[in-house]
Amino acid sequence: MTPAPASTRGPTLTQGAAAATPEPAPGLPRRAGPLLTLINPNSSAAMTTLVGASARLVAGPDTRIEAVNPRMGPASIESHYDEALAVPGVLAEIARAEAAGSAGYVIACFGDPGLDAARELARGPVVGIAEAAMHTASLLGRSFSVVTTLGRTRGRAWDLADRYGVRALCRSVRACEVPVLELDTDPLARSRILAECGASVERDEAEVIVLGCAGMAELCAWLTAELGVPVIDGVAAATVLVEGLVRLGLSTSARGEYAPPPPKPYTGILRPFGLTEGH
Ligand code: 5HY
Repeated sequence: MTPAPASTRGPTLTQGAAAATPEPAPGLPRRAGPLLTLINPNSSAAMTTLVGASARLVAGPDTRIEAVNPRMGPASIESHYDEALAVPGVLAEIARAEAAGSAGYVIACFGDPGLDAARELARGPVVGIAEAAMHTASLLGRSFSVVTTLGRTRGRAWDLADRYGVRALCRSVRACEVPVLELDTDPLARSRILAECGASVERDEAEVIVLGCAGMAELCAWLTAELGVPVIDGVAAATVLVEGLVRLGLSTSARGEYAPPPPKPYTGILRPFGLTEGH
């Protein structure tokens, strides 16, 4: 089966789930390059701004970056419950950005929430920041450690290391025990993150550090200088990966697991997520 042409990749969301706004986010310069959409799955506008800034630092000069967060969902993602309920918002943003002509996506939360479902819906490539950071780490050393926020999210990081086939390289997953939304307000946050990164290198013998939260992106350069080992911000890593895939003209295979979902109605508050064949 030849891949379906972009405009009919698959069923579309029924009315209501995604406000089809043809214009990219306000203030975005009209340039010829690809439009990439970074979705911060929590509803923190401050983290969305931070994620956008981190991506624009590494994106190519003609690449347009829109950084968005859903209009529904958790203020931050620090549990399985948060993650599960962040997914509808992520998918609604994918649908909105598809209508706006986005060429590729970054899911900017370290749990990579909704990654598989997003790949079924989107025409262009979709990369999660945990996936990008872990694979990038595997290119830079024989081992890496993840430093995340709350200890309760460590299991999820190990699950993803398994899923992405890099568990054998992962020396440890440490937690600084600073909540996501206090990373930039807690005066002790930086020193606690540095301490966990240092222990990962000195005690766990990690050769590379993976930052376990999109909210740590702006600490990357400082930590690299302090630690003397590569420190990876998944937002930046995922941005250049998606941009590279778009430039290569590559996208998710529409054959098999990531084929468009079969169209069907949804009920209740999820009714707008029902899928129809064509409009
Ligand atoms: C993140 N939560 O990157 C994850 C980090 C975590 O709201 N953005 C969030 O602690 O899992």
